[in-house]
Amino acid sequence: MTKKTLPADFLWGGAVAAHQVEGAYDVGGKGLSVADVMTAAGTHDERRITAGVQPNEFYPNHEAVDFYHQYPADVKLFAEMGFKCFRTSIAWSRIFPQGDEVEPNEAGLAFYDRLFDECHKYHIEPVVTLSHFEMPYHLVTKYGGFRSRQTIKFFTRFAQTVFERYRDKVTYWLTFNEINNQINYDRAFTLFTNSGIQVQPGENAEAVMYQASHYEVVASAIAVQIAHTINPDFQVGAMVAFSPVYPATDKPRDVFKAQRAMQARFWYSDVQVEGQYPTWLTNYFETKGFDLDITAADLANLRQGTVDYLGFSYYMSFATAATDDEDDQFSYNETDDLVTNQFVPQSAWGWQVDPQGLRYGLNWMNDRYHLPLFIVENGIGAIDQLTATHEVHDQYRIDYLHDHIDQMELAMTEDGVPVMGYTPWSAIDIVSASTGQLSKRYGVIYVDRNDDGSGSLARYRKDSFYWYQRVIASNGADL
Ligand code: BGP
Repeated sequence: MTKKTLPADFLWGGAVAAHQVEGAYDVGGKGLSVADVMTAAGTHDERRITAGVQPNEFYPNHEAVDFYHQYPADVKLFAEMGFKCFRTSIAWSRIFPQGDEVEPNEAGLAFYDRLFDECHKYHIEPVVTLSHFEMPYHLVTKYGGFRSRQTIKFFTRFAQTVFERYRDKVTYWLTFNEINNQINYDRAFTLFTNSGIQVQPGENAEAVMYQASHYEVVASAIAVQIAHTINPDFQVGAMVAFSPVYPATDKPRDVFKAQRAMQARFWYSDVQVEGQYPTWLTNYFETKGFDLDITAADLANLRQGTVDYLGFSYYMSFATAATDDEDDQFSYNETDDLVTNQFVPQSAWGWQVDPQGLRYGLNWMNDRYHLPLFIVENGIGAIDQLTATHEVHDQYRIDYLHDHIDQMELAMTEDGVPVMGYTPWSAIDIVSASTGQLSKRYGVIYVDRNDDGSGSLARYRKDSFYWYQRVIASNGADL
């Protein structure tokens, strides 16, 4: 059966994030962000969070791939591929270097004016994330990040400033990138990048995470309301990491545990789409004795600040199995009892490659939320080889993207799922968030930059560049 064609206005593009692509970490008045104080990881350990920028340490985000200066040539390459949109983020610490100022940094605002103007030169729509793991570091050291209710005000001031500044240049917004990662509350990296939190000895990390998460969903809801008063045409989305959790067997306890794992991952999108907490979660707070600071005004904001669409990243799927422990029926933590799914292959970083999981997820979210969906990240990290003639034969990336786009198209044309666009990760090689490495490459454009910061920063088109160019030109028909 030949697939029906995609809508003519389907938003084909590519994605990056400011802290992973821009570099220029201290240029134009920018303040330190949480990304700027993390070192690169070794192959088998997490990135280290340092107390500020330490001498003689290597910080991969400080220079990244110098998009801050090279963006005109890069946007031209995106246009050569035929991009209809380009997803990036606004580095919060370019606009409010400390985070708690009242007046914004004009040089930071002017940079994004120039970037969005460059995109519009080629009729490329910006898709802009407000907070993509980039909180000003001063908000961490002075207020504890989203431990503090005050950070809601700092975030909404930042949101209002950029909504007003770019009201005629940006239509598509996302509030917090992968806000649900922090269910993985025992990973210091996740809490630090999502919420600027550092758990102290003796603290209950789970309670701290849920409190910060509450302040973030409230901040998101207030930002949505502000956005719609500034420009009723704004489309503001939530953004979650979508990794479905399958039951390891058909044992009822496994099936129920997988269901609760999905609920625990996606209560964030439940709240941002439906405007209220699910009862199982508020009961859980009570059972665990979490005495969270949730006010009636917060709940009113959640009700009034629901999103217009749901953006999400898709890389992999998980499987989970209940242990024999009677109390262990629920999985509230990303790493709880996950098991390897023997029916899907893994990437070199152990990410389970499951294209059909994307079609499953699109149907799951459509059935649950009945909102337009936007795939704002999808891709495979790999060690690419640059040949002597500056080619990269990344057939593995073409295969990955092919299989996932194929499943997306089936969800759209066979299952009727409304998908707004597809911006694979990443438009160009950038710094890997979890590893801080440049050698974990996702781009369809190669950047000559190595993990030790060496390299010419020259850009080269990979085989996947030309393949994706044909996919876009045919609106997804020539896969
Ligand atoms: C997602 C982040 C992206 C990007 C991507 C790839 O979690 O939203 O910023 O980093 O993962 O993962 P990584 O870079 O860790 O390989």
